[in-house]
Amino acid sequence: MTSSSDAATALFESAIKGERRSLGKLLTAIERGGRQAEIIADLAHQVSGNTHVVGITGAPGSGKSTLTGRLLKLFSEAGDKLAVLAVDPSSPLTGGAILGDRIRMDDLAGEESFIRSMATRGHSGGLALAVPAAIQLFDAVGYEPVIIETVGVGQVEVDVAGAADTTVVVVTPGMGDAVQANKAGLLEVADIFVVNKSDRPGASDARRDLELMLDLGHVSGLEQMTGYRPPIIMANSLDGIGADEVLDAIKSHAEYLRNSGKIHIRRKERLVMEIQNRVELLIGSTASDILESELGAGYIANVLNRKISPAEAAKSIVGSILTKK
Ligand SMILES: Nc1nc2c(ncn2[C@@H]2O[C@H](COP(=O)(O)OP(=O)(O)OP(=O)(O)O)[C@@H](O)[C@H]2O)c(=O)[nH]1
Ligand SMILES: [Mg+2]
Repeated sequence: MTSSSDAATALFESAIKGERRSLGKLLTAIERGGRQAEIIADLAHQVSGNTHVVGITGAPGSGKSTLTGRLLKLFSEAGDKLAVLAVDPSSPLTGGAILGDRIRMDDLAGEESFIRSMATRGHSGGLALAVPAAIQLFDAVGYEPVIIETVGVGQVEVDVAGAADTTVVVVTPGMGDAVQANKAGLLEVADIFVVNKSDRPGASDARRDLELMLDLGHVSGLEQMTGYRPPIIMANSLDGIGADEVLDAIKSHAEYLRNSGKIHIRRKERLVMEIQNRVELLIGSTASDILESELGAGYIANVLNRKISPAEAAKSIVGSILTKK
């Protein structure tokens, strides 16, 4: 064993015993990426696969953190030892990464709960690897459930949300939010809808829009076969209204997944997605290395001279990766 894997193993064992600072250090290493992160992910994977993962997603400012805070309180009061991971896909300075309501979140959490925000700090693909690794780490250490808050605006974010066992999509009244959520692909990944800020005008319109879109989706949707229709819950998270219903819906969905055996499909899909992401990142970084090498310079020169096309160069590079020992 190398010393870095010794260090990771020691931290991991201490985190399993409940040492929160060790867990914090492991999460920092996961966030940083690289070899150390991989070692930790490997350790965590071996003893994970049990916790229920809840994704909370929606447009910036829709009230995800406020709702998460409410859920955190309800779960904690029920004696659950849960973890909350707030993921900021792009900017480490705004929104989820700083967790605007951090102080209040901490106040709401039971002593046993763990709250963490995670930013990618710009390294490409960081999120795709760090989030599943963090989930598996929380799982391995015994947190149940694990709540992931992420802004649902881009493909990566939708993927992260879709990687959860139960995905809660938060929309707000006005501005055609429900339609936007549909466009962003959030309708397909939603297991539960929350119309948050229902104290504002237009809340019932938002609900109706969602009902309509669900009706349309049902014509050809997979859910038609399974019989599960995502509930739409009206909430005012500032006042805590609706949070208990969201909690019940999460529990019902978890039960539905278990009873239908769909939980295994979701978890398999999550692992397949992680493998796929890791393969793409591995090939991508190897290709970058080749392009910066002498071999790559040769390909580039040939493309510049119109001897070969970019497509041919790409195929040759992939070929050299595949034959590399
Ligand atoms: N009126 C009203 N305001 C709310 C409600 N829920 C949250 N807010 C407010 O909306 C603002 C954004 O709430 P957040 O919980 O930070 O939203 P978010 O979706 O986590 O935001 P980002 O993480 O930055 O995308 C805050 O000022 C909240 O106090 C609600 O139900 N009604
Ligand atoms: Mg937030």
